[in-house]
Amino acid sequence: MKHQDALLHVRGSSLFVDDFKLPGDVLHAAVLVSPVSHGEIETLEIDEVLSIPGVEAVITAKDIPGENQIGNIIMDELLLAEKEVHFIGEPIAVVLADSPEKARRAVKAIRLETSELPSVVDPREAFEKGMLIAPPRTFSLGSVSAMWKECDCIVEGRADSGGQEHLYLETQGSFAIPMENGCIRITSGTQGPTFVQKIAARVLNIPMNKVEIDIGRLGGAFGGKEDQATPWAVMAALGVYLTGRPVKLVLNRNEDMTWTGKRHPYSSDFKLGLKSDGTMIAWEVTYYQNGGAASDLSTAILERTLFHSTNAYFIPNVKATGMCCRTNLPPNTAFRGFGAPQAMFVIESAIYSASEKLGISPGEIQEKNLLKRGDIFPFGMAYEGSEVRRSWKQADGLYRKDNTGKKIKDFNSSNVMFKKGISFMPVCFGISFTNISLNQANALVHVYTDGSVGISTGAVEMGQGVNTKIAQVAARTFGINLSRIKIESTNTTRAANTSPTAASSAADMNGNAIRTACSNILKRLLSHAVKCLCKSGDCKVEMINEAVLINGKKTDLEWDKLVNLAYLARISLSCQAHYATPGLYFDKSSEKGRPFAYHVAGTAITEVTLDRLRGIFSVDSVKIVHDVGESINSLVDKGQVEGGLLQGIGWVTMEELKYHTETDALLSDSLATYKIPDIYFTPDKVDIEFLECLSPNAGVYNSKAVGEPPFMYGIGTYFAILEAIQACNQEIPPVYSAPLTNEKLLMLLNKKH
Ligand code: LUZ
Ligand code: MOS
Repeated sequence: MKHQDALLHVRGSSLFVDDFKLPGDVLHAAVLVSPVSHGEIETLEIDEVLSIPGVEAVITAKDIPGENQIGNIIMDELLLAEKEVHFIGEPIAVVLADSPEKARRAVKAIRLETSELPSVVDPREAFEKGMLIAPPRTFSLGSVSAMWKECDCIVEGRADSGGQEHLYLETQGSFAIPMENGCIRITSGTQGPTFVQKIAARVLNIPMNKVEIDIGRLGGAFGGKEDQATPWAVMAALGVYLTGRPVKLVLNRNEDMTWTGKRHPYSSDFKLGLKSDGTMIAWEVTYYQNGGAASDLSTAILERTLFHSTNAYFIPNVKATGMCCRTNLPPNTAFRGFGAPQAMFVIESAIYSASEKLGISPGEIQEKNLLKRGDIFPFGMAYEGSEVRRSWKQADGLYRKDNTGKKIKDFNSSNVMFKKGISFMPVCFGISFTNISLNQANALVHVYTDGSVGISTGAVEMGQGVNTKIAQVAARTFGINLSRIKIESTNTTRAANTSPTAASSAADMNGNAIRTACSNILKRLLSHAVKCLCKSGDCKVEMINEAVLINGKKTDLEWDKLVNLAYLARISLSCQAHYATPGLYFDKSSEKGRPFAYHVAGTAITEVTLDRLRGIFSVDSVKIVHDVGESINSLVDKGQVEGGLLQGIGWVTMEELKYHTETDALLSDSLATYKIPDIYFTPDKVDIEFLECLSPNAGVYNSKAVGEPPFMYGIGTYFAILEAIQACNQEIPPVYSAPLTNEKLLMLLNKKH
């Protein structure tokens, strides 16, 4: 079963926000943003611009009829700046004109003068100045302070990881259309339709039922459109409200890269205590998260960091503290992994550091401490699976079978210019929104009288294949062909009060809601079939391959015929259903609970070859054993594992955000200066094995969430490179500062040590 959009995509006929034909009177919006990272607006003169031919309106904060506030968790972000500006790219005014070019030219003609205030872009500096977005939080287990004296080995250090540009193929964008009686219909490239609806209603001061959000698909998102699609959609709606005409706003690549938030850079201090055999007994870590200028989702992301401070390991004494620091960068936001990759990079750095000191390989320390069923996480939940250890064992089997260790030793002893390194990267990722109330979804199913089916859920298709999976769930539940199923656009009038498509859980939750809705309709259909066909009154009835079976025997009654009979008998052929993930709770005062429905685990083995003269490397192979439960669609799942891996390798090796040291302007603001993995960089060999599923009742039909966990396999590449560096020269001290770019590598290899 292929991704349902595959043919549309390769033919170029799939529709994205910028592709829709709009009415002739549409206005195009362009945005004036702050040119300084911290300052005040001294002059803002728009009158001259209004007289430029083709310019229809210039919107500033004064024109907002409702609240000028787009904050979600914490109310600290204005749609349009009023006086103070806090980052380069903070929106100040919106120009509406009859073409995008005219709108952008008019933006340049606005007279804007800003004063400059001191700026902070480093999270540790922000922390020292008391610039916190929220109070610090600490998760703890046992007592670290009592344990240090029990340790045979203690390593302390600092680990830094950089931000990451989402680089979705489709930039942020939206258009809004006026409907009758003050209603507005918004098409938005968002992961969170309900959030856009809520904020648009708040800003326009109209009820939510007057705002309809519709989404066909997104050209990628990766978290970057969970919160940050909202302002552009709300600006378009504001334009409609003020002019009565359709308004479209699509960012170009440079605007998108410069103005929108990214993965949070982190700087962290760690202290790890071990016994001489490598058993980890105490773990203390403090994360300084670079939140940017507004809270956005930073507090939730920091929470997920704390939930993953020990990755796939059991450590009996833990103290993990997180600081959510406010800086003068664009507000950083959700990005695949949502704070967990940052946490895992730190614990893996600590393990690497300990391995050096103890003279034990990192793999040995990792394996010794892997989670077992029943082990308690620092947040009070027990690890309920067996996949952490089983995936390690299966991956280790591959490693031994291929005689990898010996091959690498032989290669390194016979090569001077090239050295190989290898790493193991176990991953254990919690599935569910950490905000418990978001763990719900709903679905609406219509069966039409010809037997075709229309399905609406809150899930947003962004290339990840959620619509394909949901269609498969519906077809399987009904017992009919997939070709009968159509997934409708995601629309707030058909699926209301939805959670964003995020946290890897859209297929799980929306799939479960669809399963309930379909099985409710099927029950009505089958009981009608019993009425029609069953004389004895004691009949077992099922729908298999589009045919009704009575007591296991195929009848002449087929799906479409039965549907039509049911319609004539005035039986409802529609159903709405709701799903709430069971068994979740969390108490923020004790920081204990059971926040996750289950964990997804797996292990990656990465082999790299380093060119010590040039400071470049290639990833020879990545072998992954990954837990997808009982996969609904193994091609889609494999695609997610491959894509996540590549994105993760990019994060730790090549994607580097550079800012001007004086102005704080983003220098890596185009694809000429910001490099992501391409097909040439892709590992020569990526082997993915799915782990046998032994823990049923995870997600829908025993499948498991797959979107985010594989991202963190990419971290393994970092440590494989460190191993290759060691093979070049044991004197070079390991660095824990991602990304490990070619430039950094070259300096490291050539420095006198
Ligand atoms: N988004 C969110 C997420 O709002 N809450 C989460 O816990 C989460 N986790 C992963 C990715 N996005
Ligand atoms: Mo996300 S990082 O929007 O699942």
